[in-house]
Amino acid sequence: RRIVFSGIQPTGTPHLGNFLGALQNWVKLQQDTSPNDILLFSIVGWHSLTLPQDPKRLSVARREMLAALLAVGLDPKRSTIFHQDENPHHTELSWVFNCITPVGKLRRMTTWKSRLATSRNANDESEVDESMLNTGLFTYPVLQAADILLYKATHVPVGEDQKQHIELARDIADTFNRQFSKTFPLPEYVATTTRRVLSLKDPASKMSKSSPDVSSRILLTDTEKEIRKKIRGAVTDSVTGVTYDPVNRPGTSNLLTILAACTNEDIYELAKRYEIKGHGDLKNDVADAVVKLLEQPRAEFERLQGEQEYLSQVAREGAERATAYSTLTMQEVRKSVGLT
Ligand code: AQP
Repeated sequence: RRIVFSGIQPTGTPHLGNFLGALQNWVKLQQDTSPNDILLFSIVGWHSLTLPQDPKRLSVARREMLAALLAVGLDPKRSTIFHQDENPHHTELSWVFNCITPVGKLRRMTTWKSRLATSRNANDESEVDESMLNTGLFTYPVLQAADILLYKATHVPVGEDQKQHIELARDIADTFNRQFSKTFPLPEYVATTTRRVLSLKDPASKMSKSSPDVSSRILLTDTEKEIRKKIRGAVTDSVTGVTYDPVNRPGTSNLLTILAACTNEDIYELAKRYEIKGHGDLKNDVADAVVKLLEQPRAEFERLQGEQEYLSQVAREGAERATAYSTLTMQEVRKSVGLT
């Protein structure tokens, strides 16, 4: 029996990258897995605090994220959909794991290294300045390991940038099993099918909820007009014709990635069809495909805004179910470490 766990941060409205890279995959899993498999999808509020958040906005985004998960097609009867912060076991287990995880291992996380790289002392490029970064940013992969192992998850579908964190979770599970008692399975990373979707304004970085430039991402809630405008304004290049060349032509290739993901086509065949066409044609077709893809989730998201009571009920029942699963794990953990 498979136990699948994945999470998303309530750091803003989900965008096309989240949809193609994660949410769509979760819905597919829901359709493809055996009824015996357990599926858990969590809105990981504690993780979002690693970067400064406006409390009022976070509270709204947290509620909207639940509506977005339902709007894309997750079914609360089939999947346990819940707020991480409504099950206290996540932070409890994360503390236990903090106490068996060497600092050196966390320093090797590429997510931490890239944070350090962006906070280098402006006057001295070689100097790495840790003093400006909070401890949560350093230890959040441990909290992520707790999220996964609390439910004894066997499969974790996440983006490629998270692969190293799943390896860390395996490592932590193995350490715990050896040091105390065999409690956790070693979870497997499940790759998502779509390449990373890049920012429409800066194709050197990924499309992201927290980028200050709102025109860099397409939101699940964008109107047709907004979608078309953002895609028309996407940064490409001045080379004539369209080719798939992610290294030299990241902006153009990103549009092909999006179109291939929306239409389920092979990206190289798609690129061949556009060879003799221009960026204008490509952008028009990408806009059509994205409008079509997001039409239903957007309408459903809007409908759910009028169903606040139903949303609260889904959150409550999800948290109850998640806590029921993890209570058993925490009993085992407490017994193993001697805190009973
Ligand atoms: N651009 C992307 N392309 C494909 N997949 C993506 N994911 C995120 N961005 C892209 C995948 O979405 C899932 C949830 O991500 P997250 O909310 O946990 O955090 P993130 O990866 O840091 O995503 P964002 O949107 O960039 O949020 P912020 O701006 O808050 O950091 C993950 O499976 C992720 O791989």
